[in-house]
Amino acid sequence: MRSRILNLLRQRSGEYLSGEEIARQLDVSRTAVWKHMRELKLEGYAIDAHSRRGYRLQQAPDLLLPDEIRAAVKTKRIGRKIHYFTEIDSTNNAAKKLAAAGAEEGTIIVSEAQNSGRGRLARGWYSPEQQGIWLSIVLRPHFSPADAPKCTLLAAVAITRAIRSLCNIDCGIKWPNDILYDGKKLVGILTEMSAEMDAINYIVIGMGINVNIQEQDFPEELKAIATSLAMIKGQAVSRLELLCDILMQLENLYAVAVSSGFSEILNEWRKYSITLGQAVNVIGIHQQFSGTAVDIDEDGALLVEATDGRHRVIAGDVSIRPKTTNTKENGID
Ligand code: BT5
Repeated sequence: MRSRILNLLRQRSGEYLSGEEIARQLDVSRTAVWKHMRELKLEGYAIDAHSRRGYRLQQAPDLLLPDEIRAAVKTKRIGRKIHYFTEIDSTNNAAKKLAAAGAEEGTIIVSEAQNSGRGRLARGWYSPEQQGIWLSIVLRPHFSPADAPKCTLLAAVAITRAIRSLCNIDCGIKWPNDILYDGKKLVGILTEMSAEMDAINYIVIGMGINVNIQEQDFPEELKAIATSLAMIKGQAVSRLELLCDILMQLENLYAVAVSSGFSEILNEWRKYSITLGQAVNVIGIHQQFSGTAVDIDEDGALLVEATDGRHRVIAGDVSIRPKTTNTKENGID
């Protein structure tokens, strides 16, 4: 009912609509309309109520509410089923539980804040209330489990496209899962999977996007290595618009991956990459070496040219080595 009331008010684009008309169109009593209006106001909607003219929507709250996402998103599948939280431990945890219980492809989990946001290898992800996009997406692709890591690259391309076009910010992708601007981390992506030997049950793509965090709000340990869209632009950025654009870009790229494979997406990834051509330190669990990142292969693995030959890096951290001895290390892991 709430969504239908909001839709009616939105259709009037800021003009008044009488309580009587709303009640008639939705076939409910005027008292019911009044009660819903009161609830919407409590949620943060600025609704102007005039005794004779009726109701007028002035402003929606700065929240990623399902009603707002549904009204703005243009996708067919991704983001049509929405689970919304004001606070949660981790949207990836919730996504995995929902996926295991049968949540359909395209289901998204969004939270205003996370109190145990996760990075890779049990690292934490700082996710303050209403200042970022903390989002997880459930996918159920029919491709092989070996292709799953490329979903991280796909998500990085989708987010980069959206940030570049909507915010006009020249960000780049650091292999495999970071989006940086000026050496500082703007976005982190965490892809998790449940699979059998030859089939994927589900993939969860989690993304943390620092949208309106201010420098002073970052914890001390992140101040030198993290940034946000608002810090770069010097003004707040609409989380809702960005979220909807990311979902659209993701849906388009995912359709390409499913129908004709990843090669076009990997080419676009190469275009946005800030790792290729750089001197890198590869710090893995079993190995550590230096070289130059020359390309990614068709599986999305990083190819590193070292003195002892070419290495194929699948997992592990890559930090960008200083180019000169007096340049500060700008690796972030
Ligand atoms: C990542 O891990 O970059 C993946 C982060 C994914 C977060 C999303 S939010 C929605 C979904 N639900 C979750 O629980 N997670 C996903 P990694 O490459 O391991 O980087 C983690 C490191 O980034 C930390 O150790 C910090 O140094 C740094 N970091 C933590 N919070 C940050 C932030 N908000 N901005 C920039 N850097 C941050």
